[in-house]
Amino acid sequence: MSTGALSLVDTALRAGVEVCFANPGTTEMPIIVALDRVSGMRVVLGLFEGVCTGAADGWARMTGRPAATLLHLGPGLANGLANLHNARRARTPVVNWIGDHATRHLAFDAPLTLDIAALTGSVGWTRTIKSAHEMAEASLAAVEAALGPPGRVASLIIPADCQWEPGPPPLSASPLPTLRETPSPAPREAARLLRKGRGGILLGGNALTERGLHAAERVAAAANCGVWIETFPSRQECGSHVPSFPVLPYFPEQACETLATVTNLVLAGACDPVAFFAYPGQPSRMAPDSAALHMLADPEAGVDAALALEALAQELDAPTVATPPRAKPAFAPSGQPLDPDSLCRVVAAFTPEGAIVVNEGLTTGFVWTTRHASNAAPHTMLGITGGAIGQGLPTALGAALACPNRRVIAFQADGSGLYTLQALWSMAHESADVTVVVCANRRYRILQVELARASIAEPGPKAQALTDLTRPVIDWAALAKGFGVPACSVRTDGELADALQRALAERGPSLIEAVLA
Ligand SMILES: Cc1ncc(C[n+]2csc(CCOP(=O)(O)OP(=O)(O)O)c2C)c(N)n1
Repeated sequence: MSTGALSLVDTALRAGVEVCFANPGTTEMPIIVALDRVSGMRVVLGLFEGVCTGAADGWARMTGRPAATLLHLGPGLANGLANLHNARRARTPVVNWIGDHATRHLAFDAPLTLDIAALTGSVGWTRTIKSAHEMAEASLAAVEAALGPPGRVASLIIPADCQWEPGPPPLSASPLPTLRETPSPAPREAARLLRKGRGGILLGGNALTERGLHAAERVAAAANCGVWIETFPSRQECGSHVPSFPVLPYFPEQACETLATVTNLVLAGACDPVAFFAYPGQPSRMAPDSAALHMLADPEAGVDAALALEALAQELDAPTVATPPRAKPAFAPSGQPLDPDSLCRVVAAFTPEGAIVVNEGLTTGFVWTTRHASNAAPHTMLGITGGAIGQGLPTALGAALACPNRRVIAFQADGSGLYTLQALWSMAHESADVTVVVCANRRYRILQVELARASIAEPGPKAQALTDLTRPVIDWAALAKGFGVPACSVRTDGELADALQRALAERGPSLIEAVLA
């Protein structure tokens, strides 16, 4: 018999949803049965919902198409919410299937009852299913909502009875990811402003594709303007094959200084830059109040920024620019204890061409993006756009399953990695080609920097205790092995180089704890 659950799953599959990252419970049983009955949809178990949602984000960032998550009522969703927040900020298409109590059961306020729509509403599009008859149409509507443009998180709240009752035949439609064209006056107006001089361009979204970066280089050459990359891009082409532009700094005083002389700021796939946090006496906006802002390609409207930059280059009559090839950095081990710079240097030397680098390296990750990524072999970088830590390992899992022919390097800060550590088990279970490099500084270093910035010269014992990860020291190699991932721990650049080369030569996941001095 065809059930509502079957209509849901079959319609989603026909609409291009090929994988479901799941952590189900009793209210999702008919969907599990349907997943077994429909061939073609991969099912991946995540041992914590944040793994499922982060993996769905990683999958979609690499394919442009949504993955589904299967989550257990409000509490299951709540566990996955931080990485849905990250997906929302990255404008990633994600489809959530969230089971709920059968309609008649809700009135009894059974223990797991929670206002699911209140949670899903905070991260995007939501629809609560009222009857099994809706299941095919709602399933397609969710995929379409997720695709946008722009990409978004789309959640279906699905009472158990709507899953188990007879459902309609599946719908066959395959909506495609698309972007909109920028309104035609936008490139002309941008060219007019940039011709005035003291201009700048901030790149984000798909301006960070190979095509967008080359167009930006032409624009910069023609208009003699500054070009910066937004601080935490969701996806960026990096390496010696693309022009390298500086990243807009994270700390507001540095970002303000960077943009201080800009009088015309053109936004290409990026929003008006604001500080991550407010600080006493610091502005919230990073561009000077006197600067004119011009939206060339609005990411909130899903506008194609690469195409808009090409149109701008044409407006400016920009010459083609040949990006001079940068030599791959040679590596000679010093035998010295690792620091963030030498760690990044080793990773840059051995990153294989076509790799996907998932950057949740935080303070070490800043060193990677500002100094080393552009020297590495051509690769795609995925960043922590939403700032909610615990994204790196799940996103690496999703990216690896989406791109089985590409090696994933998870550049992972140790504190952040512990939020969704269970992703290691899914990597082992799925034989995902992920090499995790843990930047083990054994502290919440960014918070220690923030304490120093707050003029606390000598942090007190409580402030210290809240940022220190050494009592006890966390044994990353043992944790990884416990999840079935081969692992080792290294302390010098030479040891890291050897371990990295060994790991990259093997199929399947591995983890290297790089202990920072
Ligand atoms: C979900 C979530 N919880 C807490 C924070 C606050 N926070 C930001 S960075 C950080 C710790 C970072 O430490 P680590 O990952 O080890 O990186 P490091 O700063 O040492 O490079 C914390 C707790 C956050 N951003 N997101």
